[in-house]
Amino acid sequence: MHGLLRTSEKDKWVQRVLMALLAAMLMCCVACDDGGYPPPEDRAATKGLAVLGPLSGAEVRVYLYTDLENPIYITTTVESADLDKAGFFAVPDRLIEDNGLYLIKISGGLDLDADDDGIADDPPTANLGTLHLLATGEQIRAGDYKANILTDILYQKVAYLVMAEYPKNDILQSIRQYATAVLKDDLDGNGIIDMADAMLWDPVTGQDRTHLGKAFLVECTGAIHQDSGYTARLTDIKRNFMGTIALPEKAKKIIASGDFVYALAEKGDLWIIDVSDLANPFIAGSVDTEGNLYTLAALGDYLFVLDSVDGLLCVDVANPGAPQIIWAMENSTSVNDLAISGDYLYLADGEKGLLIYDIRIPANPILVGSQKEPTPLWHITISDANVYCSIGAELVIFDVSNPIDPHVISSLPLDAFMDIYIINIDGPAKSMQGS
Ligand SMILES: [Ca+2]
Ligand SMILES: [Ca+2]
Repeated sequence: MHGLLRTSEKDKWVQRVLMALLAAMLMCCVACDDGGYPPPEDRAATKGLAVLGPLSGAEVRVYLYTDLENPIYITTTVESADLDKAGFFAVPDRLIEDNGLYLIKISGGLDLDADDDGIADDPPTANLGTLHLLATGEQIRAGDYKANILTDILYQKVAYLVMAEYPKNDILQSIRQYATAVLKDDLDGNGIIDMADAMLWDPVTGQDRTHLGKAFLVECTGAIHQDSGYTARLTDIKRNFMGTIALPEKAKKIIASGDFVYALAEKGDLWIIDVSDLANPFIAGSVDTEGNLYTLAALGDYLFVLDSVDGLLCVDVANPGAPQIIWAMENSTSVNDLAISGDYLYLADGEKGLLIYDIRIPANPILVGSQKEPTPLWHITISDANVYCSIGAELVIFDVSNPIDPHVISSLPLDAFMDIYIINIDGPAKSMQGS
């Protein structure tokens, strides 16, 4: 009797342990992603497709680009022999932030259409390598994207920046520069060619939309299948310039300020070029003066320019289509050069020496300091609290740490037969000469 009771208690205990184990296994099944699509625990997920050809049953690992050791999500692409079903995977939306940058690595599986003819191969090709996609959260969340041979090529071109932990924006800019060398078209029609367009590219139907030949892409795809590495084959893919613009005539000087580049023509015209969209710069306006412009400096929406007839002018270019001359300095045609630093404008005036203006109110510059000797000053530049001017074959260094009282620190004779000098500004006497 006593023994029976003990046996019955033991059975109950075993039963309880088994139930607990079963519950734990069920919990585990719910918590672990089974590779289904979308993941059963999170229907709010963004759809992607791993496609060399469609990769059936490949492992998908998602990483934040700053931590390539620890995936934030692991899943498997849909396993199927059907070209329209295989290769899909989903990443839960809650894991992806719009302004994040993510690396998706897709390894293994079977490529159902290795020759990209849209017809399932018999037999399929085992994929031994890894396909990559490096995209922003925003691009991933846009959904219906593909990790394909173009996203892999773009990733391979910038992988060194990712490894070296470059800032996200540098990586994205580099991707854009390569994207225009890879893709002919802006596939999503948003005005720029970047990874988002590569993510829409289809290896079967998109052949005429890439600059890379079919044979080349088949070679790269084969290298992934074999896990043999192919980056050496990508050396011909060079960064493309983001945008170019033809100017009406040759420019002798250009400066950049904010979203604009100002180009000074050989003949003295000035063009205001809007570069806010780097891929599509355009001439937004021009500045018309009495004479010819010969140099300029920018301060926010204001340009200080030197004109052969009117001398020193301040031009308000806040509205680049209609720039306004808001100030003209009297008797200033002897000013040879100018420089702006902080709140001050520095003039190399041939006859009057160094002049320093407070330009906090650009329409009303106020002369705060000057140094009459030596003259005539020709070129001027500024670094920290020092102004450097050339006077014929001589370099003069001014201390302008107190703009009210600029004074000469030293001067250095220059040999007219030398092309370039490397000057030690901490001790000009010790300078080297080179040519
Ligand atoms: Ca095929
Ligand atoms: Ca685009």
